[in-house]
Amino acid sequence: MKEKLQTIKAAAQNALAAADSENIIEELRVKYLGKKGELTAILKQMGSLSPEERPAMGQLVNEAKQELETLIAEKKEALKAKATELKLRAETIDITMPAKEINAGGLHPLNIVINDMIDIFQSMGFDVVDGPEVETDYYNFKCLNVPEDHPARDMQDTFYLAENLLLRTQTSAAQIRTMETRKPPIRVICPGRVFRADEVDATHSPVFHQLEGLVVDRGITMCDLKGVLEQFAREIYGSDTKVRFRPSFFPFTEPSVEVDVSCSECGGKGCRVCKGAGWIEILGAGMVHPNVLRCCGIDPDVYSGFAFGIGIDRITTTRYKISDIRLLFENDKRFLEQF
Ligand code: 2U9
Repeated sequence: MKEKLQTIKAAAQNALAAADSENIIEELRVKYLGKKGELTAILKQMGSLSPEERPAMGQLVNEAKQELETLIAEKKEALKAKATELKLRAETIDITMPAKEINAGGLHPLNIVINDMIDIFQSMGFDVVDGPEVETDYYNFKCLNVPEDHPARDMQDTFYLAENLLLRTQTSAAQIRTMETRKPPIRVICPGRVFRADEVDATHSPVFHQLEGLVVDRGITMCDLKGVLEQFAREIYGSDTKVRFRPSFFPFTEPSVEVDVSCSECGGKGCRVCKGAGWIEILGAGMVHPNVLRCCGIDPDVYSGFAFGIGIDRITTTRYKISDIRLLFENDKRFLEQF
C-alpha cells in the first residue's frame, strides 16, 4: 500500500508539473483527490490494515493529500500570474507608433461666405429668417407681383412638384411670410438654397444659393438702399471698392437696380475676371413694389421698403478663384480640404 501511495503521488506530481491550463489542473484534482479519486480510494482501503499499521499509513496518506493540495493551489496561482503577464504584454502601447489620424471637418466655402454675409448684415441690425424650400405658387410668384405669363413661372424655368407646389426659385417667400407675421419696422435677411431648371455648366447649376434682404418702415428711400448695399460691398470686397448702380427691372421692385462692384482683380482697368469691363455684377435690388406690400397687408401709402438679392455662389467662386461652380456641389474632399 505504501508503494502504491508513492506511485500515485509521483504520477500526480508529474501530471501537475506538465499541466498548462486550469481545466487540466481541475481534472487532475478530481482524478486524485475527488470523491472517487485514487488517493481517496487508498484512504478507503485503510480498513484492511491491522490496527498497528493504520496510524502510520493514515499519516502518510494525509501528508500526500496535503502535498498535492498545496501543489494544485501553487500551480493555479502560477498559471493565473502567467496569464496576467501575457495579457499585460499584449496590451502594451508602443508610443513610437504613428498616431491615428484625426480628421477634423471644416466649413464648406459657401458657408464661410454665408457666415461673413450674415455678420455684415447683422451688424447693420438685420435678423436672419428661414423658410421652406418647397413653396406654393402664391408665395413664390403671385404675392411677388410676378405676372401669370412671366417666363420664370414656366415649367422650363421652375421645378414643379404639383400644380401649385414648386421648389422655390428665390428666398423671397420667407420674407413675404415675415411681412405677414411681423409689423414694420422690418429688417431681415434670408440666406438659403434655391432651384431653377437650368442646364448645368461651369457657371450654372439647377441648385444655387441666395441671400435676400428686406427692409420695410416709414420713410425708407432709395438712399437707404444705396447706403446699406455700398456698406455691404465695401465690407465683403474691401474698403476701396467702388459701387455702381444701373437701372433694371424686376416685377417685385420698382424702381429696380443692378449693382456692380469695381473688379477686385484689376482694380477696374479690365481683365479676364471682369471680361474687360472693370466691373462685376454682384446683386439686384429695388424699392419693394406697392403690390407686394399690399399683398402682405402693409399699406404702401404709409410704409415703403427696399429689397435685394445676392447670388452667394458667384461671390464664393470669385473670392476663392474657383473656375467651375460644379466643384461646390461635388463634395470632393480634395477640393473641400482647401478652405
Ligand atoms: C420681397 C420683395 C422683393 C429681392 C430681389 C433681386 C432683386 C435680384 C438676383 C440676384 C442674383 C437673383 O441669385 S440671383 O440670380 N436677385 O436681382 N432680388 S430684388 O426682392 C424682393 C424680395 C422679397 C418681399
